[in-house]
Amino acid sequence: MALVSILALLSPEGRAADRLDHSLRPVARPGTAQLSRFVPAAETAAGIAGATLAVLGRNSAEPAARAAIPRPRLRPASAVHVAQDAGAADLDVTPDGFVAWTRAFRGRALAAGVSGRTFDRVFQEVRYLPEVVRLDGRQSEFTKTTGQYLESAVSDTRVAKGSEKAREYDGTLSAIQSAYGVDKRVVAAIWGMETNFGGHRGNTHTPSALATLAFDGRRGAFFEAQLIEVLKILERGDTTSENMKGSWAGAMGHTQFMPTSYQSYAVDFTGDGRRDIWSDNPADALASTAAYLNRMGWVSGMPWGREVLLPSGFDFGSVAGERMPSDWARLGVRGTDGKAVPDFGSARLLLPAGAKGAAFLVFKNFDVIKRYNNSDAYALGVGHLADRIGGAGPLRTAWPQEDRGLKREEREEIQARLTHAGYSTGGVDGRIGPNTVSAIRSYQRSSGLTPDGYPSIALLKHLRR
Ligand SMILES: [Ca+2]
Repeated sequence: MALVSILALLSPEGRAADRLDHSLRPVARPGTAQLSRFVPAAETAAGIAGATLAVLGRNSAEPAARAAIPRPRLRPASAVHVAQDAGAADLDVTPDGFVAWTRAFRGRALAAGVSGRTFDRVFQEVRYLPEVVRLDGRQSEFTKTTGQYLESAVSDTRVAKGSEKAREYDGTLSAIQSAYGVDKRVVAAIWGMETNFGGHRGNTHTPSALATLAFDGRRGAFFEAQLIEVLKILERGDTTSENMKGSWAGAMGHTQFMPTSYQSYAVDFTGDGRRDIWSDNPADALASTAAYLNRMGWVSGMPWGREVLLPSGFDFGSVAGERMPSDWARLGVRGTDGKAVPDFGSARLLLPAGAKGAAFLVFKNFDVIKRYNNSDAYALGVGHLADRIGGAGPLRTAWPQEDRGLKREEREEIQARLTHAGYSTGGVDGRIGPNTVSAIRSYQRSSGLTPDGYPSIALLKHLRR
């Protein structure tokens, strides 16, 4: 599918460039080395993408790809519109070709097993939504550090609301935890991160959003596949077209499933025969999230990770790879209580802001959370929010205040200057992958800086000297 070629260009932080994003909403998160300004998940294609820096992932990461693909022109006062009762606004914006696309797509949908009756019934209500195209093309310029991201994603307000919701739904969440073995606080935290506990599920008619994006063409095959699943969901009767609302990018319900993920992983927890993730009752959606994490390999009883403290004089040359926490303790890496972190399993050291900010040992379950949204910052947000909902306090270590997220040009400048200085970053693409991190480390080492591999504004200034 078209998505694959785009995703192949985008490297999640620390991952090989050719690795595809297999997370729950892949299109939403092309896995960027950055994460942009925080936007509630239901309002972004991505939910939240990113890691150390920030952006609406694919939008900022693929300007070249975007520019190369002609966008359909919007023709004012076009006489063509698909819906018989479309209003004047629709007439003004529905582009030429949408009707023809609908006709052609009908054939493909029927060939995929959708009944003509369902197709025609749903497409009576489908509208071309110019707002979706506008949001899809939005470029993100502002960047956030992981610290800034966590400040909004795990605000005191959200923690308070999460605690209240966890109490209100404790019976349901406990039953879900028993059924799927997934920590109920993590499930509640994903609910909070995705839709602010159901408060921002999105109000866009999903079939219309997906039809618009499929017609729009940039990832047409991907969105057509999503739309076909939507038609099958409606044919099966899990919900009605009228109730099928979600984000402008097609993510649905309390925990923002894309239709194909829904078809593979959603469950009926209430027992009424419908997997209703759109209902005001979040039970099916929360259970579906737990079922998804379970299928992705969640290890029951293992935490996502723990904040740790590094000893003074810590050897940042030793940060790569996984070790048991007791082995990390031998290097001086200890929990915030000063004790060795228990050996829940092997863990890697995560330094979202380099040597100066908070440090974490993260376990396999951290990567399972990333299967929901392929971003270290997102997984940290979920993990930390889960801990806070469970009564834990704020992080012990403050984030460096002088730090700020880097713009794409600045990341490229770092790569160009490193390369010029003889430290190959494997290309200048604005994405901070393992090669760039390694080049930064070498440069830092030979310049007498702390070799934490972190691309900061301070590093850029040093390179400019
Ligand atoms: Ca149900």
